[in-house]
Amino acid sequence: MRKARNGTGFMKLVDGILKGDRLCLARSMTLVENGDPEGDRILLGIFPRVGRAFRLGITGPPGCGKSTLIRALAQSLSASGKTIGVVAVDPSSPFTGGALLGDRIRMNQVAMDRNLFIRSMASRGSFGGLSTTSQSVADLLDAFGRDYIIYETVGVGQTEIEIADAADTTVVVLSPESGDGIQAMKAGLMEIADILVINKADREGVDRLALELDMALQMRPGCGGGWEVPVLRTVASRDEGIGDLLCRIEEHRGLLGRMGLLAERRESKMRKRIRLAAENLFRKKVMETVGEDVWRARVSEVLAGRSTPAFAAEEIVNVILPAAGSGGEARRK
Ligand SMILES: Nc1nc2c(ncn2[C@@H]2O[C@H](COP(=O)(O)OP(=O)(O)OP(=O)(O)O)[C@@H](O)[C@H]2O)c(=O)[nH]1
Ligand SMILES: [Mg+2]
Repeated sequence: MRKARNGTGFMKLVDGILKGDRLCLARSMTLVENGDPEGDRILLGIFPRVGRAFRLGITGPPGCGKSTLIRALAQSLSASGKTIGVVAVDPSSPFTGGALLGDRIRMNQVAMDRNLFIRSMASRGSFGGLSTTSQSVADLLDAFGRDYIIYETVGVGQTEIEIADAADTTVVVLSPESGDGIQAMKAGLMEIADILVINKADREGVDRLALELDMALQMRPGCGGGWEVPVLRTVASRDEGIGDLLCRIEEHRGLLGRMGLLAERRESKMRKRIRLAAENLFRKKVMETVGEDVWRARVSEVLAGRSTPAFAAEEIVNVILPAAGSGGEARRK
């Protein structure tokens, strides 16, 4: 990666991505994931070409069959000549192992498929925030020319839900096995779903879960454009229900386009994304700029009763944003 560091290498990587070079794409993803400044330059270089891909978020509880479902969707899309990029965030059963290990033929098909590019991202140690980074990785895939970008995230935890929600269409997957319905409602998954899928429909409890979901949907406000969230059934491990799911995804996409909702959604999601990036940047600046002496002084003042945590925080903020200084000093006793 020495070339990329000398300040001109990133242009080669940008060029490579735009020409469809997989190695340049993979290298750029690593730079972006590591928070390397070259990664930012690459993103700036490719951004004029970002926005063509359709982004699909797939989320749901651990083990409900997300990877299996994505494999089936991707194979079907690929068979019709589409190109797909998958961003799998902290997959406990990654595409290269787990779900697909027991299924060697399919695994080889997936690995050999030029229409498919899969990137697994660890959630730990992600520089600048997982949500921001995974979307930047998706931007690279977008500029690379993928028709579809599919995010896989486990539907527990705010960040993971944010990632799925950043997509154009969000599919929430549940399985009848683990009392997923109530969990999903608690986790806020119902609010972000454009399409609900009951996977493992070959298992018991499907009808009960479907009923629960129907009831929960009735309580949810509509998602705009007259879209009624469908509850579909799939057996991803046997490729059942995949065609229907793809049809519904296309239907939702068509509706977003017709009603002008796609641009609107992308705008509000971009606003969220920039806000998150700003928050991450700010957090980073707090850690980098505020020296140990400042921390120590503020902590002892609060512990001695001469200030409060809120005023101490304000003074810390003022260290970073001197222009925003608003008299924290004066407020201290
Ligand atoms: N019976 C049945 N098993 C399935 C189905 N879909 C997936 N599985 C199995 O369920 C297990 C988990 O599938 P994954 O695709 O890894 O699930 P996941 O949601 O990606 O799991 P995590 O990424 O670990 O959260 C695997 O053993 C799959 O073979 C299905 O429709 N029916
Ligand atoms: Mg998985």
